[in-house]
Amino acid sequence: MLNCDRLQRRKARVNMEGALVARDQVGIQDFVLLDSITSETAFLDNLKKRFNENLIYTYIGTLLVSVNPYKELGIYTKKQMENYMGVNFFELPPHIYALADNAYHTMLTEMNNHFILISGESGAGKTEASKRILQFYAVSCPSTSLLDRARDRMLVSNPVLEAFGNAKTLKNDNSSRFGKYMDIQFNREGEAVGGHILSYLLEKSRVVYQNHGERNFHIFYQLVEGGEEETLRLLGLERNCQHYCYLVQGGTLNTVNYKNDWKTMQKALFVLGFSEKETEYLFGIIGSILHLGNVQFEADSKGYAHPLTACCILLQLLGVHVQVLQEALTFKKIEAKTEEVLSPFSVDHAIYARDALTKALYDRTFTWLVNKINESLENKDSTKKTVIGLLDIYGFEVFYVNSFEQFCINYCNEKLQQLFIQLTLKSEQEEYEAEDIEWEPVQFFNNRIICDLVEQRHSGIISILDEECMRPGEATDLTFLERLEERLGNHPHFVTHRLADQKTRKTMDRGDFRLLHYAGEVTYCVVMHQAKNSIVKHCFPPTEADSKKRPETVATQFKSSLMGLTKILTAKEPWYVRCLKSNEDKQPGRFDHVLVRHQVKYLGLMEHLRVRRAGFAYRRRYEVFLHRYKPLCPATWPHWRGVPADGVERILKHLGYSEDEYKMGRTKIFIRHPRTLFAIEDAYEICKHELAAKIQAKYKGYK
Ligand code: AOV
Ligand code: MG
Repeated sequence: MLNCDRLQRRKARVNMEGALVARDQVGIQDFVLLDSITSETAFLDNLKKRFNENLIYTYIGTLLVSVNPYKELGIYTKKQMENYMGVNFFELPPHIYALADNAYHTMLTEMNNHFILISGESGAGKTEASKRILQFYAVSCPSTSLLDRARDRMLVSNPVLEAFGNAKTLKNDNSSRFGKYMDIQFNREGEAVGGHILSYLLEKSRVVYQNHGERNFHIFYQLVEGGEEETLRLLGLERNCQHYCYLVQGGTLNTVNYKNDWKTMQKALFVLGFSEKETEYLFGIIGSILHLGNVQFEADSKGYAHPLTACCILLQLLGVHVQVLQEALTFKKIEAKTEEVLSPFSVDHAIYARDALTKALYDRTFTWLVNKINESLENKDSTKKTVIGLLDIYGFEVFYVNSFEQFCINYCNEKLQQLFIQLTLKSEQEEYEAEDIEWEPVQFFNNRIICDLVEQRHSGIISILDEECMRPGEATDLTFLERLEERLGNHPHFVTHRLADQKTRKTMDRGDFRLLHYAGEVTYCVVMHQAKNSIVKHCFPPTEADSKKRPETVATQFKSSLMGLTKILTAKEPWYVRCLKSNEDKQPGRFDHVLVRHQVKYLGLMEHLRVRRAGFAYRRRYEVFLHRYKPLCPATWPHWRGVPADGVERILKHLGYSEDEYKMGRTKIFIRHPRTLFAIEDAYEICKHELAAKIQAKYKGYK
């Protein structure tokens, strides 16, 4: 049914346009299909030419390159969605919908799992792309009224997670501060029946501190500016963001209209099935965090901290006794042999304890929220499902001051680049070799060396950090830095202040180290002068330092979770969206040549193009290909008794393909152009319908 509909649409379109491969008015829509592009300059010219005409999408084979236009283009309408539903990839101008649709139909025909890797630096358009894909599925997949609920829930999970997990940074007004992987589950009929979200390391330090010009998570402003009078009254909040210390660290705020966002978010919580109690609890915590941030301390004559403000509503919201909170904020518990000793904090220490409590509270709330959403998206029916995974993480970022969070974020991007290389440049070339296909190797930079620098057991940065954390009382930020220097000083991608001039010709501070990432240099601040977490402190909470058991550092946990993610992804078929940032100033329609060129370089797009151009768009094991397409040739239908490879060759010869259009490997057939495959697929569809018609006619005859 689905395929029949698809064929009709396709026929209509081919007639309309009179050509199989549609062309945009401007430039070249697929770098692979046309022969004139080989240089980086030509590549960029083509991107720019198209960008100037509002054509932000371009293909490299089935990979989609997207350039952020920073303006609404009217290309995501329902009409556009309909245009792209069930159409072969190259028939219409490049679009995120085409990729989404193609992944979906491949999943249904092959009954296997897929994922869409959306990558690019901060502000390049990853989150927008992932939302567009989800919206496309919501409209394009068949549905029943029963399933509408599942679909709606998936859609509204976005505004909720964005409210709690996104914030304005210097790079992006709606920057994702957590990594997100979402499985969309489909049944055999292709209906979206459920979903599951995995979240990765939330940048929780933002809740207590923001760099100049940045903000806290959206939810706080939504609540204070958009919350109903009654809600604010119950939470004891004033309608003024300036009143809350945690909201003004980044400087004064221009007001943005958060009222609509608040309404959308409230409605979303309702659709997701949050009870009134749960919503109350959730905002109770958000409110208490704002109050906590305003708790100040004063020193007594001995220099010990005492809270200045005892805020009743805070205690009420947290549900704790005044003494419990006071002790938690101003004393450290030390367990001696027979008794507990309370050791008082200094004011600085008390502020640190307060902020640590806030961060833990927010982090746990976020985890709780993700779990609640997952319960709501869960599909309990146990029939077989296939999934499309959407990966939208925080992009590579470099700020003036980079701390532990940037280290994790950039490491995560490094891992994804490595996965991309593994799946495209490396394995592709290895496969040609294994299959004895003649091949001129394409050189590329393999960022494996940087991943190893960070994560290698015993000798990587994370291991060294762990070792330092095993020496409570002795380890400091400076000793950590010394260890790094001793052990990694010779590494070509690692620099400290002593080596700075030789390696990168730029001086740096004593308390910093610098990594030469695939996407550029980043200087990380280990020894912080400001009221922000330093790396060691972050990984090494004071309470755990005292306990005897070996603490698992945040960095190690993150490393394991990324390994888990890689496993999840490599078990699926990949699709890629590479997002490019057009300019640093969020300006509509401005194409910064230098900036885009840099991204094209480090994302390895030219290398990808070279491999794609010289290579083959499609490959299948002979058995699989034969099984599907054997009705197309009298010699192979209904049975082929010879070797599968010979059968495949018979089919291709019968369809009239010449030998430069495909290559016979050891176990697989390789087809050069996607259009060849589409033509075969069309022939197959027609053949199937003719067969079905014949059978039907026969059946009628019997009647
Ligand atoms: P990111 O997800 O890649 O950054 P976003 O998807 O949040 O980046 O995009 C940043 C902003 O660019 C959006 O808020 C839009 O204003 C604009 N934008 C992006 N894509 C489009 C598009 N296709 N059409 C119109 N405007 C667009 V980060 O989460 O910071 O790594 O961490
Ligand atoms: Mg994002």
